[in-house]
Amino acid sequence: MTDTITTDQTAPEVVQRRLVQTAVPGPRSLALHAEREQEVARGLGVTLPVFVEQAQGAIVVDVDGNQLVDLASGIAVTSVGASHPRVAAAVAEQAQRFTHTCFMVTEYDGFVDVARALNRLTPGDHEKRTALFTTGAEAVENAVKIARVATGRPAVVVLDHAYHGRTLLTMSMTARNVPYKAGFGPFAPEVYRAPSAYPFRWPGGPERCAQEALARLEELVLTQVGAENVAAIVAEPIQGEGGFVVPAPGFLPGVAEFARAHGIVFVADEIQTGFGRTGAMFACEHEGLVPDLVTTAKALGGGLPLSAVTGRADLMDAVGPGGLGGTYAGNPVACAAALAAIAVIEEEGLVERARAIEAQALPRLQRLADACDALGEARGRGAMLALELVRPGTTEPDPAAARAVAAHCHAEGVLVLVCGTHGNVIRLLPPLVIEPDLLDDALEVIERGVRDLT
Ligand code: PLZ
Repeated sequence: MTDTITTDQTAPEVVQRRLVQTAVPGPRSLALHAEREQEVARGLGVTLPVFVEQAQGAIVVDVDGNQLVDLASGIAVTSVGASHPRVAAAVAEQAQRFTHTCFMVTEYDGFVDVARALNRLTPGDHEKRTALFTTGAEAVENAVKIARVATGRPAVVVLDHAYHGRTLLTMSMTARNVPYKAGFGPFAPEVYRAPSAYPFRWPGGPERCAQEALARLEELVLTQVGAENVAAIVAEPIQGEGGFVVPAPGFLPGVAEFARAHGIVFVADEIQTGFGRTGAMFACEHEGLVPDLVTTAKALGGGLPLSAVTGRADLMDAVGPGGLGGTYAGNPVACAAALAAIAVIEEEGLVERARAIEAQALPRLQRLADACDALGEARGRGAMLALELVRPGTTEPDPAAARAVAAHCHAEGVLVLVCGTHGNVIRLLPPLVIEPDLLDDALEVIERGVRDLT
């Protein structure tokens, strides 16, 4: 038996450059995809059927030798870049010490250290507690469980265009039917939906959006549900899957104030927006919001599955011992990865990098929107940017145009994702470490794709 494990088997360095050598997907990816279809359930979709050989920084290398510019980050996960050396080293080191004990069986310091970091980093300087879980949906479910115990109330209020997960409760909280809900009912009870303050689509126009959306939410809570029945209002500070909707300024602070006045727990779902993505450590900070509870996942684990609920100690501690948990909740390898990822975000100035990405890309995308009728709006914050495609001269969503732009980008070696309740939004989620030249190159590809529409 060998007793030495080397950790310095470094993978070859990936030059941070786009390279298209075959069609995308190429022949080897196509062959592997054909095998996949024989083995993997059809219900798991895929944006781009390309098989990955290696990923580093902002480049994904496929099995045909193509180098794709990663504007997806595995859906806002690898904010520190794919396979960041500090994350990889922390994972290897922890995997050699121990891979798992279950925190509910025996304790380990990584879990406590991640909790301490989250208590420090999330908005507000009140006394906080954190509970770790594995997936984003689990964090949202647990935030609702905690709010229900703390308030003794059943109802949850969510927004149009919301995305909170695929489990029964979080699927019920998610807005969009196909593909997330169709056929999967009956849904969890006591979920109520208010309009989202979506400036581009607000019937009364963007100026009236915040105030009118808030009035509608208050009306829903006060007259239809009854404030005394509402445990929590859950909202994404920038809606992700629903279309990168930046809420009209003032809406969320109004919601938080209304919640406080009625003893309702305000939960910010920062699963997609957290950890520097929007140019602040948490997107709530852009409006000075201090939520009662914050859910995090994705970028928290630097690529390993880890999620959390962090918030007011009195609420978090309302659940008695044994009420929260999960076999893998706060797995030690994932905690080691998270501590490394958080250190990278703080020490390498990635929050500032996200702001620089916005400064580099957003004005350019807005000029493109001005020049192109099919582009209804370019929007976003930090490195969470989007293009909403519409039928020229209208605000009617054009999902076919979004698919065409995405297909162009994919063929040219730029990995973009589509989102939006109507599937008509191209979203950009580059790793925060993306080099400016590489981002410029990817933006040129996107610009060509949009111009080609006309
Ligand atoms: N809350 C705000 O963005 C996950 C979904 C991918 P999980 N978004 C990506 C897909 O189609 O399944 C997400 C989110 C917000 C919750 C979640 C759920 O996080 O880790 O996917 O459970």
